[in-house]
Amino acid sequence: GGRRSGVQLYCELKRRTRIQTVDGTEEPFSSLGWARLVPPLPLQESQYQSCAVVMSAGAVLNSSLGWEIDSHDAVLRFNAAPIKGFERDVGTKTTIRIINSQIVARPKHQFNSSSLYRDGTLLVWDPAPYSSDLTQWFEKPDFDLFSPYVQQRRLRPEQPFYILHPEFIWSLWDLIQDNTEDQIQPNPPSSGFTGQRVYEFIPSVRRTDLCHYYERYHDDACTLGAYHPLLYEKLLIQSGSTRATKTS
Ligand code: NCC
Repeated sequence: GGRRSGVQLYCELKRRTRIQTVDGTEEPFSSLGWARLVPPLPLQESQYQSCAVVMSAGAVLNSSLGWEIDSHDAVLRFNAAPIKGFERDVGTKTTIRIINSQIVARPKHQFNSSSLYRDGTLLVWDPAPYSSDLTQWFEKPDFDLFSPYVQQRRLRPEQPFYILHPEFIWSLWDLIQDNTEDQIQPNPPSSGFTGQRVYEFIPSVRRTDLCHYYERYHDDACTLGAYHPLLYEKLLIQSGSTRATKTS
């Protein structure tokens, strides 16, 4: 694929990647009555003026970015990333939490009882195979997100909770692949590849091999990727932002 300028990249991102969630109108979900199970209002992407996307990266630790993060209309967080005890670095508000299917499926995360998942809108994704249809995915997800999803919708119908459509995930992957000469790994982009002001996605001067700001675990793969094409996600975002700054 050819290289694009920052502005071109931004336009392409907007055009090619309109957020899409499972809305219950397609099989197998329609037969299961999911049109009434999913939240009545679709997830709006352009509802907020400004958005802070807080990476779970170790580089967030001691950043003192909390106040700046909270000054945005919407704050996005990922997976099990906590706030308590880290307010100065990560802020206090959560508008949307993007979680992978391990969070809802694996008992260790205590999805049903943990207060982490009570605030704001929840958006869960699962790495469906690139070309599988929704029925195949439903029968064999990477981690079973479907039963806990149904359970949670019934238990807390007032909390907006959506499942990302696999087509959306793979449209992001296509975008990354189209913007590099390399063959990237055939796995979905990481949860963090989304949003506007992305804190510590491109590691700053605080770059560290500390995996998460909330755990004492060191591994460079957290920042540069192994399963996820994280390095390419970051190179794409970085080329977009530096070129955008130069041209504006
Ligand atoms: O680690 P994870 O990601 O929860 O991080 C959320 C997002 O922050 C960005 N990140 C994280 C660490 C770091 N040093 N630099 C970063 O830029 C990434 O964009 C990342 O997406 C995931 O993407 O869902 C992931 O989830 C974890 C894990 O499943 C959850 O934390 C739950 O425990 C995955 N790790 C494992 O499965 C072992 C990780 O690969 C991807």
